[in-house]
Amino acid sequence: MKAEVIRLLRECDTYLSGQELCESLHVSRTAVWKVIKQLKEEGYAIEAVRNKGYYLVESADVLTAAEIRSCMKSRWMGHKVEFREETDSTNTEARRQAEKGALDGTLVVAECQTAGKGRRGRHWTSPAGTGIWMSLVLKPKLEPSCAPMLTLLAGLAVSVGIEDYCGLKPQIKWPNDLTLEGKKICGILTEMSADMEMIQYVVVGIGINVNIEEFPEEIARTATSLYLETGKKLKRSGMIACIVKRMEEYYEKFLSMADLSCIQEDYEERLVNLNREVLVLASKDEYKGICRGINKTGELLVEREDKSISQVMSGEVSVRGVYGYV
Ligand code: BT5
Repeated sequence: MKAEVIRLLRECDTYLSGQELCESLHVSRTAVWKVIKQLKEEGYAIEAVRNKGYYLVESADVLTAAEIRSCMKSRWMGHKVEFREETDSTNTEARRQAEKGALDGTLVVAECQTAGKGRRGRHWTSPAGTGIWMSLVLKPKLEPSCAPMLTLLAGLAVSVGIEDYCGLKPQIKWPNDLTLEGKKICGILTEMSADMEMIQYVVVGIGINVNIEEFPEEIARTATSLYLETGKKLKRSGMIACIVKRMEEYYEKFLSMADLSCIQEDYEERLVNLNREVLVLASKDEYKGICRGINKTGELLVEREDKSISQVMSGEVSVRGVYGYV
């Protein structure tokens, strides 16, 4: 009900009377009054005027389950929201939820992560109040080998979702980063539980530096935030909703094909390395080449000096720009 009150107030550009709210939601005046009181305590600026009703002056960058739900535009994905003020890692929390039978499309969001993680045990900096730290539980009926494609799918969904929301167009650094001006604004971590034939669930974790003003020294040169690039603070709930909507769209297409052919072109259009020299750092091998895009299963196509094309699988390698991070 809280999410509905927020949604109704947001959609109304004038005062909304208590009576109208009661009728729309089939609840008592007292129930409405209690919710309005709670919302004010959470940081919403709501004006209450006798004989007129309630008016949402502006909603601060509040992040709660109700706020996120009130913004959701997807048909099914992200309808179940698990919000935590603080958790170790939303990926770990999503796995715990999945083990307990969470619904397909469950969204876990945290205001702060105490043990945010990147790939191969690396640390992900996740300060409170300024980023989007979220994970989706997905249950595709596909073979385990399909799971890495979801990282690419999510990369495109985040890039396009951010563009839908605020007009910025982050580029994708294959396989799991998003960049602005050559610096990282987002990282994606996909984890899976599967048996030999079938995925049981996949957790797609997305970390976005939204309103972060300063980074720790060790990543200050390679990391940036949407705020640092634009000078504007953005509301995270609306951005989450735009990303989930795109994720749902691409995911449904992906399920029908079981590959990335439906997004390949859009992906390549945003690929920061396209037609640029890259350095492939595999465990036993290291070579330079020109990035020529991706194939329909999400491998990176790298043209070598002898003009042969290597198909680089994510997971085995790091790909860098020859002169630095991209
Ligand atoms: C990633 O790993 O980029 C995946 C990050 C996924 C984070 C999300 S947040 C929600 C969910 N819950 C989690 O616990 N994780 C996911 P990787 O490619 O391994 O990059 C990690 C490296 O990025 C680190 O070693 C740092 O150098 C750098 N880094 C750490 N925090 C960063 C930040 N906030 N912004 C930019 N770079 C960062």
